[in-house]
Amino acid sequence: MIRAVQTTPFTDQKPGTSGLRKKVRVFQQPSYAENFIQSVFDVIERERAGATLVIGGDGRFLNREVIQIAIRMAAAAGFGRVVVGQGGILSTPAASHLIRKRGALGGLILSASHNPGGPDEDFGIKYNVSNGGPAPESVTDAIYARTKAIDTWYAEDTADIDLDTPGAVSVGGMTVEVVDPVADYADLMETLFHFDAIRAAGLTMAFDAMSAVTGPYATEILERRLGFAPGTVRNGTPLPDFGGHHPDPNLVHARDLYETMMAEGAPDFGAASDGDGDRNLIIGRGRFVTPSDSLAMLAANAHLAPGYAGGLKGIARSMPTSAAADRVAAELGIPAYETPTGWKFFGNLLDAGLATICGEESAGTGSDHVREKDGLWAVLLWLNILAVTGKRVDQIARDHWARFGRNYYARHDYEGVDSTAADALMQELRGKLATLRGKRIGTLTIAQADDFAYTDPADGSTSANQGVRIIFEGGSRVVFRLSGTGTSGATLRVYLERYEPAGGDLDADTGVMLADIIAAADDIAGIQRHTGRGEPDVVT
Ligand code: VG1
Ligand code: CO
Repeated sequence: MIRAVQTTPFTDQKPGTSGLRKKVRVFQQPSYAENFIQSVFDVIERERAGATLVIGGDGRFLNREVIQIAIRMAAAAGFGRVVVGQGGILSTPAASHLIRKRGALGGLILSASHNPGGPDEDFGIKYNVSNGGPAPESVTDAIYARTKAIDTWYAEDTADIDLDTPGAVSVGGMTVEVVDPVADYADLMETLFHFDAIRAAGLTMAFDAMSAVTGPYATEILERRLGFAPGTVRNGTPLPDFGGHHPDPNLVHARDLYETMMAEGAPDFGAASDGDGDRNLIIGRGRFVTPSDSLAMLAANAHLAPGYAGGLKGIARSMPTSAAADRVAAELGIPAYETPTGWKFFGNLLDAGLATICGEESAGTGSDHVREKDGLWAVLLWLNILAVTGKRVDQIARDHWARFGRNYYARHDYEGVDSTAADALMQELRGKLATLRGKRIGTLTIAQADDFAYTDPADGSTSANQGVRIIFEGGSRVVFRLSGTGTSGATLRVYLERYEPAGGDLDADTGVMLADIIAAADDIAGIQRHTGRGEPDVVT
């Protein structure tokens, strides 16, 4: 029996960079999750009858409860089948793969990614479409519009289903299939990479799953299928609160891994992934690789993996990501694309066959094998490259810089800033863009200043106000934008980049190389004046 429940709209259900993210307490309000899920289902009303829907999440607090709600609502909405990961678990890339493999209409991915979990922390719901990628802005805009008008949500009136036993059950005539969350994904990885070569290379490794969703995937692929020693995967059990940590694979939150990799007797290769398994941190013995550099190095060497032996069609990066990948694209004679922040903008390029590899400075890299960024994919491509070349990470990095030059890069995050102050900073910056060209700050001269706008080459859709770019003569840059994934206050992101050509100073300290750009950033935007902060909270 279907229950119709009267409801009133919440005004704050606008999806951000990657779905709707709020505090758990917000999601726990009566009808909050239901309103959003019903709004998604209402937007796809014409296609949903009899269709397949994939549901899974990163295992964080509230994951199971919201999955049960979504299943009851999917049954009432007339879906034919729900495919759900056992235990409610699906990494974001595995969910993307499952949507594609099953020909599903879409999927609900329950995650707040790298944000912390637990009763006082964060939760999120994201809708992905039939190509396996995050819903494009046209769809998220429609969902948001629906959340503002919704008055009823519908659910099949049944008890919770058993999420822990694989198999199929019926809920109000809809089939719910509980599947192994890892197997299909691990099989896909075997088709892309030289597992035999990796196995034979005798590499040693440390992988930090950060008590998040990647644990079971990494244990199966690295330890069982590739034969890395037991214990290679650390923090491999997904916990609802990620052990009290931020499952954010950067040098702040994955400090233990960093220290392991910089110590005497470090393994050959170190890596970590985030809450939902779509990000990657790469650290070789004694060598941290920035995500922007990792994208460029992976693209330059991808032909060494069977999945990419035929070459790349193009490389795409988000605007704040360093231009290192553009130099690789130029050398390979393939196009380079610059998109707004967030994986949803890569989907069209991948679908249209314009790009093969995509990446973001925020530790996201991926390819056309799915329509999400993919943490373990990046790890496996690195392992494949190390195994085939016999080189280690430090050597790969040095060789790359000697050939292409080096884009010194850092991101400074100012977290929990007062929203009004952050908005004022951006508004003031936007207001003076027209006057900045030609201005000298210390040794730097501003060559171009604009607010990044994007026109999708596949469907012509446009997205404006995607971040302020200040480009200096010689190619150095600073970019300012506000985060679209936070759940309290505002986070100001300042992206800093300096290009050093081949033959220049390629092994210097990043902070030293960026010092004048950091000073110029404060001069231009008045960071301290607006936020009261003299230092960033997180440097990545
Ligand atoms: C951040 C990153 C962005 C990434 C997004 C989702 O967004 O900067 O590159 O795509 O998180 O990543 P923002 O708007 O806070 O800067 V994840 O791993 O949440 O799915
Ligand atoms: Co993520």
